[in-house]
Amino acid sequence: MALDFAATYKVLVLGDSNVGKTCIVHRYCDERYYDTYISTIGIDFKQKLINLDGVPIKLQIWDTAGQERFRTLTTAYYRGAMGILLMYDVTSLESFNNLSYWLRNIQENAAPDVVKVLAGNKCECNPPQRAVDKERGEKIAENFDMPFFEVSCKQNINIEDAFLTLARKIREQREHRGENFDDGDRQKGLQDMIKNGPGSNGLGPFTLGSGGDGGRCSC
Ligand SMILES: Nc1nc2c(ncn2[C@@H]2O[C@H](COP(=O)(O)OP(=O)(O)O)[C@@H](O)[C@H]2O)c(=O)[nH]1
Ligand SMILES: [Mg+2]
Repeated sequence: MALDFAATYKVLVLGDSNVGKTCIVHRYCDERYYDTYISTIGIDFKQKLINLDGVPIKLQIWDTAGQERFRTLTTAYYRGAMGILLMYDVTSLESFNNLSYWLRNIQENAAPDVVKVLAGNKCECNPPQRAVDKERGEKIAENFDMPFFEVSCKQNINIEDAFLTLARKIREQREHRGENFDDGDRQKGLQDMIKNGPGSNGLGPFTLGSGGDGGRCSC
């Protein structure tokens, strides 16, 4: 079925600071890994054209611009989001415990049927650095009906699988609903921004991606 031909799926990467959100976007979109600390500045989305079981799909992947540190993500940021990659860091129990905050935030701000995938990053780390067992991740994922992956940006483990699973779930849901809801939402977001000026997306200074190759690099 050609329903999703050349569709754009907007996905957000969420989770505490330092879990590796910026790294995963770079790893997936640019096939690069930065070992130094990346302070996220400005806003950012990157786009990646993927082949989803033979159908070309544009994934528009939004990275936070540090607002997660101050818990200031706004409803505007969630607008039009079809999928969320929710991340924690297996070396940080706090980031795992804060998943409940993020799940609540998603419930309050995102569309009720937004698709979620859970990713526990830095999985190449072993005890004593590792603070969260894989089973704990599996359990919370099961409770909230999310596919789950332990991933590593550093060693490029499971990253493609996590994003492809998210994209597939979005496609399933669109087919289930039998409608295209991306363009309307995207247009509305852009119109809001034009009307209200830069920053109206709740993200501060904003640079639209040029040439379809994504927004400004976030490091
Ligand atoms: N060991 C390890 N460190 C990682 C991995 N992914 C990211 N990091 C590190 O974690 C830190 C935070 O990453 P960053 O992407 O800036 O996190 P963000 O605040 O969620 O955007 C950086 O120092 C990265 O180098 C990983 O897979 N393994
Ligand atoms: Mg970041």
